Amino acid sequence: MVLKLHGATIATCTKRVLTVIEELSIPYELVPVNFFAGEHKDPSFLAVQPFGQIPYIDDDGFKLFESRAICRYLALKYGGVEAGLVPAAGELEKVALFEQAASIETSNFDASASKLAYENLFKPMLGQTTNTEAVKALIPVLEGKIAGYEVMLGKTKYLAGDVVTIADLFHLSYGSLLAQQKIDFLESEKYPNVARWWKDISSRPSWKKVSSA
Ligand SMILES: N[C@@H](CCC(=O)N[C@@H](CS)C(=O)NCC(=O)O)C(=O)O
Repeated sequence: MVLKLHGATIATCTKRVLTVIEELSIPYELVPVNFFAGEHKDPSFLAVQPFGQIPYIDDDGFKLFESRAICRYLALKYGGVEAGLVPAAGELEKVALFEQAASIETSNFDASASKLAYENLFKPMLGQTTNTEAVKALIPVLEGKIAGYEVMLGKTKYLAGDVVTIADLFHLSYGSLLAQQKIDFLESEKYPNVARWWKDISSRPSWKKVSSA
């Protein structure tokens, strides 16, 4: 049975998974979840994803949620090791550096980038009011983290070494929303290594396809 992705193509975490699917040309079927109608809170959805969040996958009966866990699973199962997108389990130091990079994305990037997107983009879309004080506080936090990225990316081409991994690609969904908010840390001359890295990963054909869908 073909891999089923339950999600919405407009949603950031679904896009994260779709990027890996495109990178590895994995055959799949999208099972659309109508986010605006609240289908992700239906009992049948909650029976699989008890937090009521998209996406989840059903890979021939194996069900998994959490976009980054799904990306790791898909990469390990469908040729990501051979493509260099994830290290093989036995390569201890490479795995450790990959996990470091993945953790940086979650704790140092997503933590503020996703909140900024929520305040500046998603709340207005839902008819809610942006908390401008929260935005004001989040921007310097994010910039401080980007300064850390600049140091890391001055040493290696990508976050886990000189080969792109899915830990780099994890940044694409929320990173691409920063420009829409006129927050330019990923493209600024002030952070040349970050700008070089961002240009590289955001121009990959996988992301071009996912972001233009
Ligand atoms: N950590 C989860 C987050 C998933 C998530 O927050 N998805 C959003 C859409 S992008 C959602 O379903 N939000 C609804 C909610 O949290 O109630 C993942 O990476 O899959």
